[in-house]
Amino acid sequence: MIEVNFDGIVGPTHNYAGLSIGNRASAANAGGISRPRVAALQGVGKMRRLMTLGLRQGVFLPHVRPHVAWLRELGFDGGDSEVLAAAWSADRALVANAMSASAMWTANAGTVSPASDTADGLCHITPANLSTMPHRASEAEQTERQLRLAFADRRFFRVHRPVPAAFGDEGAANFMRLASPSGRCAIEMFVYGEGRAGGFPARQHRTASEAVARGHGLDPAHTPMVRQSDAAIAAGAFHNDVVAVANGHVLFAHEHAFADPAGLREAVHALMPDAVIIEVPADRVSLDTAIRTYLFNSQLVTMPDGDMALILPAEARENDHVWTWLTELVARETPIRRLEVVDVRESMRNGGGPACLRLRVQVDADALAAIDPRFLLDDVTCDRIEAVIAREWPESIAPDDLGDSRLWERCATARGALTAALGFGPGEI
Ligand code: SUG
Repeated sequence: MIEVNFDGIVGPTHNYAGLSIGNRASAANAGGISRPRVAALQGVGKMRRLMTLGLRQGVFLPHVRPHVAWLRELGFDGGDSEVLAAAWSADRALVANAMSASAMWTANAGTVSPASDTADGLCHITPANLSTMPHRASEAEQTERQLRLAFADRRFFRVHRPVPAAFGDEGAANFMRLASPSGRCAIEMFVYGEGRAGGFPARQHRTASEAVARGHGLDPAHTPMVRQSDAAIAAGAFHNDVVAVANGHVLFAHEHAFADPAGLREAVHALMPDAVIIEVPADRVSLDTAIRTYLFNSQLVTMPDGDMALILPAEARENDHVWTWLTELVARETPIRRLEVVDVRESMRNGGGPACLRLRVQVDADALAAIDPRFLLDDVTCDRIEAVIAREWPESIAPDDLGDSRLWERCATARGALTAALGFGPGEI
């Protein structure tokens, strides 16, 4: 199987509106000045880095922003700029929601079960409803449209409707897949939370995870539902991928990531005796440090030579506790042999690390060939994307700019230039 990482291109409206309760970085940087151009170039830089490691890379496009259609649903009327101006004078927070670039975090685009895990032998994809946060809930419709375009070939793919909004689903950010080295055994773990913890909502509901697993035709015996610890949610792990990541037969997690870590270890080893569980103890890296540095929001990937690498945010490199622990880890006999540091600071300032920025899709060669090639990257496409970003993306956005009609127009034009450069027709995406 070939893994393709589909990263979201950071949109021209990237800004710090502090919209995500329970996400410490988003709250801490609320009201700050963002740098959309730098943010988007950092994102493409990460994609290029993965490609130089010999990994396959894809992209999803920024969503239509400002999201005027969403404001219309809220009762604002008239031409686009009238709608936006009326919303800005009625409730600035609504315009901030309509300007959010949060679709960049494609780990929240949906949940993907590879063909080898499903009853009908198709790769199943369920777009996430993201219903807990207003600025994210409006993403599902455009995400679904992109998924249906990219994975349109029904010989290989089945794209579902999102789970009903009553049951919060945040996609692959709360999903981990283990596969035995032989490839014969796989475990798809769905991680959910309950109610609120520390005043923060658990965004992934168990009912939603169960619905996705059912829809994908997964074997319940290999699909554990794992409860996230309240301590993790209260400390700011609004998604499981802030405290745990899995790849191949390796699960890399913080000691306090799960409500019942011993139970999880037992369940995993019963199904997959050769699974490797690497747990970082709290007395080496506290939960707080793990969440501040996004140690676990690294991408854990298998390189072409079979070794695994952690693609870490620069913030993890800068913390002595984290870096010392990691240096010891790669000196040990585990499959994780390499540490690669990337700079995605602009995304990090809104709570999105390397792993948040990508959706993994595992396919065989025939299914890979069936993916709409406009969503797949090579160096030439990267050059083209960078040129559009450098030319069209705003250099900075301050909170008051969100109400400026020149910014609305500029962002719409910028997105149009990007979609055209990637070969999408007007209104196609
Ligand atoms: O949903 N931040 C995102 C970060 C998502 C990270 N994704 C994963 N962990 N997979 C969120 O909280 C902040 C937007 C703002 O405040 O303007 C935001 O939406």
